[in-house]
Amino acid sequence: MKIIEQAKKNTSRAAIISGGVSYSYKSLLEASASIATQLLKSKKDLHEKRIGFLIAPSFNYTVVQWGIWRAGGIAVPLCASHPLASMKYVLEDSQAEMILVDEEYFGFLKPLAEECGIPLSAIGPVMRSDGVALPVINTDRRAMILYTSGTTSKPKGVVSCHHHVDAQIQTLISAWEWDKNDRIINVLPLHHVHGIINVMLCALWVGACCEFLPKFEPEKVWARLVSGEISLFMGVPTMYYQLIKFWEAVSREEQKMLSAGVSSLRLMVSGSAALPESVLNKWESISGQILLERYGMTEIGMGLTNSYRGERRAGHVGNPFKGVEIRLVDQQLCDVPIGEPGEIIVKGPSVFKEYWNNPQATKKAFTSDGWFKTGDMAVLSHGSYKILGRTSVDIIKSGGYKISALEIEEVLRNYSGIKDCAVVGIPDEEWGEVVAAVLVGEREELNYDMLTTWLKEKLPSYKLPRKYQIVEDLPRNVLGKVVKTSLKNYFNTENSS
Ligand code: MLC
Ligand code: AMP
Repeated sequence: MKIIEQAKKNTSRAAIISGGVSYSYKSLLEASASIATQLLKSKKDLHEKRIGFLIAPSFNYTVVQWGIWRAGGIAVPLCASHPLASMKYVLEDSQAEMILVDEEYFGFLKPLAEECGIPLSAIGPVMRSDGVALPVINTDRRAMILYTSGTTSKPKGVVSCHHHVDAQIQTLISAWEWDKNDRIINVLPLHHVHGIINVMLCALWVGACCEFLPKFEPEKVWARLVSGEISLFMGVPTMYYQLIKFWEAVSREEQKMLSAGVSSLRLMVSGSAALPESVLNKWESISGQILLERYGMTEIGMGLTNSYRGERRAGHVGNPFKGVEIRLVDQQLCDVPIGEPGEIIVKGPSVFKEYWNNPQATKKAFTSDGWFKTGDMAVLSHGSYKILGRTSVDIIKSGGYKISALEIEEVLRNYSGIKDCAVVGIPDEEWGEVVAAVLVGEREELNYDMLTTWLKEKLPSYKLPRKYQIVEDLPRNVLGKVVKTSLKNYFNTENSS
């Protein structure tokens, strides 16, 4: 495995800082070998068994991910802020055969593990392995499954092999000139590519240091950004928005100190959702940093990037990463003329293998000659790509998280008092979009607080509707299909809840 070979070149360097402790590449290699040995027991190879794991962003997260890989398993990360129902879906859909957790989550996950009949183990203090031989892992073996929402009501498991992960990492390192002297803080969730690949694995590939903060908190992030120790930062636009709000709320003296401190970072990247020009401009005026915006997707890794050394054009996402082929096509999959909008389709070594256990969805996602259809619309203007939106109104992006309107509708329809519903994304300065639901039902029977409490057991908090409207009927076209575009207007009024 290439990431392991890379780590072996840097054994004495600091790999990870978490909980105030610095861990070397040597400890990372030893601890992950120990986890691999524990997973293997007497077996020689896990042969792509799916291993679910719920580990907070920390040294142990990387240790477990690498341990699963070194034992020949497929890593399936779970997210602690998800309700049990969401974790159950991931464990069942991926057919996980074992779950590894931090000790603190053992009691929490035990009833679910028992219900699903999956063995659960807590990782204790990680021991050194006694030189047990680990299997050789070819790069065409499956490495991880990340769950992503799409145009179906249930999230799909995106399967990447080791060579996809390696390709995703290497192209980012080359484009953004990662170096072993870099140090980055990771405040992104570790069940999506942005946090896993762009931040954690890129750092560990080059021998740099990845410092985990338990969660994104503007005050703590600012403190690290101005420490003089950090060279890189990557986040979603909402994070920059919240960092700006924090800066605006402090005294003039403190603002000067923050601005001076952050100006020395060598690169700050924004992605996972459209970066509003207002945020880009405000951030530049605060920090002197021109955010580098790039475009990516769980299925393809990163596709397009503004230039590290050249121009970074506002509202644009630049050009393809090395090795990535991009085309813009019409509905017949013919290339559109330059300057015309088209759907982005992608080919290249970083594009995923398949949706887990879902050959139909995989087939539908690719053209007959192997181009992945992203569902994102773009235009090439002045030599740089500009993202225009999505082909489906059923996909919402909030805080960088991708959300399926259909998934939320399916859950809402099970609530007593809701006869029908439709969910849309409403533009929002801070979150990009927020989830809004139009409900058909009796106003007196629907209590939003009770509904929210009920929903929280079924959906992660970022998928909860933030705005509601109650109507007598949903607007439908002649074919009986709900006209979602017109629903967005329902929320222009002051009377939405
Ligand atoms: C949290 N809240 C949200 C929300 N997230 N509301 C709307 N949309 C969201 N996405 C609400 C909570 O319910 C809560 O409300 C309040 O905000 C604070 O919650 P929190 O959990 O403390 O929020 P916070 O930690 O501040 O979360 C904000 C965030 C988070 C920006 C840190 O959204 C985040 O980590 N986003 C990154 C997602 C990501 O990694 N995407 C990459 C996907 S990969 P209340 O009412 O309860 O107080 C990809 C490919 C690519 O897209 O190109 O990278
Ligand atoms: P996900 O499925 O969570 O990986 O989200 C991928 C989606 O995020 C893409 O299909 C785009 O819709 C969106 N996205 C990522 N980066 C950008 C960007 N810079 N601008 C606009 N949309 C983006």
